Amino acid sequence: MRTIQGWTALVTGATSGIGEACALSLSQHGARVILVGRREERLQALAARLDAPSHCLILDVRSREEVERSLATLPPEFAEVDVLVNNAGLGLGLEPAHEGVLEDWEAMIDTNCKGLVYMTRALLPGMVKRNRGHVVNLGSVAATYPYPGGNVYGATKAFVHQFSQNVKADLAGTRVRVTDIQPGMVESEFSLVRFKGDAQRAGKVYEGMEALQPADIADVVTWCVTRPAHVNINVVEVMPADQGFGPFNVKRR
Ligand code: NDP
Ligand code: 8X3
Repeated sequence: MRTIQGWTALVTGATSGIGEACALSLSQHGARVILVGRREERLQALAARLDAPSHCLILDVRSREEVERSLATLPPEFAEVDVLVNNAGLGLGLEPAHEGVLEDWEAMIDTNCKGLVYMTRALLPGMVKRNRGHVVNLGSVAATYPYPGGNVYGATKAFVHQFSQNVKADLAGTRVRVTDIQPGMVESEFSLVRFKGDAQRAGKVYEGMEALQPADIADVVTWCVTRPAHVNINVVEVMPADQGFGPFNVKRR
């Protein structure tokens, strides 16, 4: 195991769920953590719970200008980012494609794809220059396995997978690593966001089964990051024991 004591990690979407758990785990392992999200109060509350020093950046990853401007304000002790966890993301709605809400589709593409690209492009040059770094992207099982209503969400996560693999191809020969983590069902605020605040509908998603918890994914992220420098974990797919694969959707008449 490689120590990350004294490293600097940046986690997007640290106000909730998987991002919050990653920030806690990386901090417990000794990394300074930059917490990124839109809800300032939550970021400040998390910062107060961390074991190692932290810095909050209140920003919307959909804004290239905000991303670039905020990263330029990082204090010197946080400016050299070793680990970027591109976690900020969302699914919106489960309508079939022919009834899909274009604003929701745009929000998913802007956050899950464009936001992740902005963060990566801004921080990668420093990693390559220092010949040290790790980009961990939160993909999803939805990148590989289609499900009804998953349409644009699944497509954004397929983008995350292909982008991760292609960036890895560009970085061959450097000590900058890229990992795509693909979780199945994780009990977080994900479904609350997907169903636009309908807590009853969101709660039903995890009813009667044992979903993954954000800490389970943070554990995997921390494991990937703490592998020896010559080891790159390309993709990790993780599901709850209670989740499986659906049959093909055959329409019979
Ligand atoms: P949560 O809804 O609990 O957390 C999402 C986080 O993303 C929040 O911290 C939110 O912060 C942040 N975020 C969303 N939009 C933006 C934005 N425009 N700018 C900055 N931050 C943003 O969901 P999860 O923790 O479950 O999701 C984290 C990632 O894991 C996502 O990429 C999701 O697609 C992926 N994932 C989740 C699974 C699940 O079943 N839960 C399974 C597979 C993958 P704020 O609103 O404060 O800005
Ligand atoms: C989120 C999990 O199964 O709803 O990526 O796509 S799922």
